[in-house]
Amino acid sequence: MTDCVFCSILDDEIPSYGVYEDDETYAFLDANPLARGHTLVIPKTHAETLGDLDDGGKAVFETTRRLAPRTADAVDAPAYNLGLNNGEEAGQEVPHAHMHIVPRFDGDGGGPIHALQP
Ligand code: D5M
Repeated sequence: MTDCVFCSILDDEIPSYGVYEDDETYAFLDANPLARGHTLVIPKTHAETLGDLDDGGKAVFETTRRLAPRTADAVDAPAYNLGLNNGEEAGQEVPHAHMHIVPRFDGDGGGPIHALQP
């Protein structure tokens, strides 16, 4: 087993709740959600940060662009945040690049993504 938790998910060694997949990316529900429907989009190639990816994150951004509004619709959220912690000093905990899609709801307190608590 790899020591990267997201590579283990891609290898089906750790379970995940997948919501989207194509040749380059996979999207699944966050195990520690900030909101209902909180989804992560990852590249299928292991890379710690966007700068380590051959395409600079283009595939992750393209999947996010298409998936984010559908994710919000799926949970009846009127809005959503996108977040990407790129590097340890930026708060990245899992060292495999990933985009957060966080649906936002009326009455969830409003404000920026970093004000939300799991
Ligand atoms: O966010 C890392 C995110 O990864 C955090 O929101 C929890 C999530 N996570 C960690 N392990 C799992 C598994 N096994 N399934 C689903 N989600 C997971 P960061 O931006 O690195 O701080």
